[in-house]
Amino acid sequence: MESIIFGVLTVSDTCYQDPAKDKSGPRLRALINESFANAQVTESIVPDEKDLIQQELREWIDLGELRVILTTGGTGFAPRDVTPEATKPLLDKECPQLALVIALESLKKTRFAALSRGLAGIAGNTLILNFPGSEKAVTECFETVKDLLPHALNLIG
Ligand code: MTE
Ligand code: CU1
Repeated sequence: MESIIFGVLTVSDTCYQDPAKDKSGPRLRALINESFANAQVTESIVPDEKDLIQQELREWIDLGELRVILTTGGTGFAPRDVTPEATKPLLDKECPQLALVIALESLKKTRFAALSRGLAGIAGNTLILNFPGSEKAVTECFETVKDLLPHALNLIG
């Protein structure tokens, strides 16, 4: 079976300074490996800087090998939360219903899901999903989308 390569990008000033504080990136890696026997995961951490987030995303998109990029963090309302703004210009297509399904399921867990602005979209052959930053949130969001991913990736081509 062909392996699906995932990118997990942790966006956080705190985790960039001290990678040991990154709980959500490793959690996503574990969830991916539990859910997809044929998955490979590549991980990176960037601070909450639009240019640096974009640089890493663009590098991964241009590789043409990653099928899914999950970002975690920087989706909220704080001044330095810019992950959606960094992601949006790179997208060829937005997938608002995928963002909606994440929001609807997240709202069943906490009304604070209303405070995430995460996007979903396609850049080249890569599906990009912005998840919130907490370990709890990435777990909930991943559980919501994992069954949709194989068909989504088939369609993207
Ligand atoms: N979504 C889910 N599924 N579970 C959560 O616990 N937390 C919310 C929201 N989305 C949460 C969630 C909270 S409290 C915030 S502030 C926003 O995501 C933004 O988080 P971020 O700034 O870390 O990206
Ligand atoms: Cu919050």
